[in-house]
Amino acid sequence: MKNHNLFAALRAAFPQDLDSVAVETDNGLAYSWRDLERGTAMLANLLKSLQLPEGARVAVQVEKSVEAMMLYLATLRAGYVFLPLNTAYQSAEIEYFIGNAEPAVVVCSGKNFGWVSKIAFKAGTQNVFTLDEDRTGSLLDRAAHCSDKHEVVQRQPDDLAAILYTSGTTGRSKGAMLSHGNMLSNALVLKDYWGWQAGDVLIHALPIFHVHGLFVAIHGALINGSKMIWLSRFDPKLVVRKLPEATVFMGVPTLYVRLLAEPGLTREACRNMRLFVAGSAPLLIETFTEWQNRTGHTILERYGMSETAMLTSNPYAGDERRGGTVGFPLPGVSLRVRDEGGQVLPAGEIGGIEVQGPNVFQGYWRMPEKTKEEFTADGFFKTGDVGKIDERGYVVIVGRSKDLIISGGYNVYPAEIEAYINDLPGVAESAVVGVPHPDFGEVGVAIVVARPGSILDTEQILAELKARLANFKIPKRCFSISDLPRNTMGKVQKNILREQHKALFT
Ligand code: MCA
Ligand code: AMP
Repeated sequence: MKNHNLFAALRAAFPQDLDSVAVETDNGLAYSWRDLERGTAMLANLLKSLQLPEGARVAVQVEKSVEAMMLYLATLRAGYVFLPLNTAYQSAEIEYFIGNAEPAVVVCSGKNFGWVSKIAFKAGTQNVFTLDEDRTGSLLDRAAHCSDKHEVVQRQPDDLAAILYTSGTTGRSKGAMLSHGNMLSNALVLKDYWGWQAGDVLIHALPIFHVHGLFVAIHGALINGSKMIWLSRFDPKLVVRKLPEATVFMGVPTLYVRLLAEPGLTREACRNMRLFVAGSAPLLIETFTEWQNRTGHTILERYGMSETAMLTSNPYAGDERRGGTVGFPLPGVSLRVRDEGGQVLPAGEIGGIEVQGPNVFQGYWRMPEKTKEEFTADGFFKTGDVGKIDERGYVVIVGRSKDLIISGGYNVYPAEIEAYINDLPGVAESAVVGVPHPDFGEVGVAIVVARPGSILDTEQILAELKARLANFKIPKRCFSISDLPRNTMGKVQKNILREQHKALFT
C-alpha cells in the first residue's frame, strides 16, 4: 500500500549521497542527509515509545534550530500532529492553545519549562520536554537512547499532519487542520512551478512556526533534495554575505526592505541567485522596483494562508512577474471572486476571494460550526481577502474583509488586542487600527476612550499589554480620545481612525 505520509515523500527526495551536506548553520555546523535521516528516526522512536494515542498533538514552542526542524519531521514520520507555536507567545496565549489542542506532548525551551509545564500538566499533557537552540534539553537526552532505525508510519492523504492556530476576527484563535495530502500536493506543485532544480541552495532566514518558514521553505528545499543555509534569525548582513553561495531566498516584505538598506546588496552579490520569493503580506511596488534596479532580479510574489498553504504565484518563467499582483492560481487551485450576493464577478471587478483545491485545509480544530461558516455551499473556502482578477488573469489583492493587521508578516487581530485593552481599569472602549509603516509594512495603533471620571495613561496601557501579549501584537502607539467615530448604525468607523493616523510613521 502506498504510504501518503508527507515525510515519506520528503525522505524519498533525499540525494543518493546521504553524506553530502543537507543543512549548514550560521554557527558553523553541517548536518548531512544521513544526520537528518537518523535524527528524525531517533526522535520518531522517542515519540513512539511514549505510546501516544492515534492523532496525538505535539505542541512545540522553541527557538529555531535544526533539531526543532527535525522534531517537526519526526512528528510527521511517527504519524502524529505537529502544532508549532510562535516563541513570542506569552502565558495567556500558550494556555489557550494548549487547553484547546490538548497536546499529548509539549516541547518548550529550558528557560520556560517552569510556566509552560505547569500549564501543560494542568491541561492533562503527560509529556513535557525541553529543547534549546544549543542542542541541549531533555528531548535530545531522551532521544539519544532511541534507535536510529524507524519505519515511516503509514498515513492517508486526509490524515492530519499539523494544526496551525490563526486568530479570528471575533473570539479566540482557531486551529487550522492541515493534512499530509494538503501539504504534499502544495510542495509538489511549487517544486514544479518555481522550477526547483539540481544544485539549488536555499537561504532559510524565516521563523519556523508559521507556514512560510515551516512549510513553503523547508518542504521546498527537502522535496528537491536541496541544501539549506540555515540562519537562526534574520540578519540582513549575514544574508547578503551568504547570497553568493545560494540560489533561492524566501522572505516576508520586511526582509526585503531591510536587505535593501544593506550597501552590500548588489548585482554581484546576487550573481548565483535564481529566485527571490516574497509573500505573507503585500509587497510594495517601490520595494519590487528598487529590488529590480539594485539586483537585476524580479521578486516573485505569491499568496497563501495558514488554512490553504500557497494559492497563487507569479510565474517563474514564461509570463512576466507583475509587481502589485500575486500572480495566477496554482495548478489544481480554483479561485473565484464573488460579490456579497454570491455572484461570480468578471475580470476587473472587486469582491471576496474564494478558493478550492487539494491544498485547502480539513477545517478548524473542534469548531465544526465555524468551519461550515467559512465554506460556501459548493465547497469553496472564503479567504476573507478582497481582490480581483485582472485582464491578464493575475490576481490582485486590494484589501481584506477580515479586520486584520499584517505587521512584518505576522498577523495581528485588532479584536484580540481591543479585548485586552477594554479589560484595563478606566477604559470604556478602544479601537486598534493598522497604519502604514516603512519597516513592518503595517503596524497597529490603539485609540482608547476613558470611562467618565477616569484619566488614562497611554504609556501604561502599552506596558500592560506588553506584559500579557506577544511583542509583535503590541500597538506601536496609543492615543486617548473622547469618543470613537461611529456610523448611524453605531459601528466604529475604523477607516476614519486609519485616515487620521496614516502619516504617523511615514
Ligand atoms: C518584531 N517586532 C515587531 C515584529 N517583529 N513588531 C511588529 N511586527 C513584527 N513582525 C518588534 C518587537 O516587538 C520588538 O519591539 C522589536 O520589534 C524587536 O524585536 P525582534 O524580535 O528583535 O525583531 P526582529 O528580529 O527585527 O524581527 C522582525 C522580523 C520578524 C525579522 C521581520 O518579525 C519576522 O521574522 N517576521 C516574519 C514573520 C513570518 O515568518 N511570517 C510568515 C507567516 P520592542 O523592542 O518594543 O519589544 S505565514 C503566512 O503569513 C502565510 C501563510 C503566507 O502567505 O506565508
Ligand atoms: P495567515 O493567517 O498568517 O496564514 O495569513 C494569511 C493572510 O496573509 C492572507 O489571508 C492574506 O491576507 C495575507 N497574505 C499572504 N500573502 C500575501 C500577499 N502576497 N499579498 C497580500 N497579502 C498576503
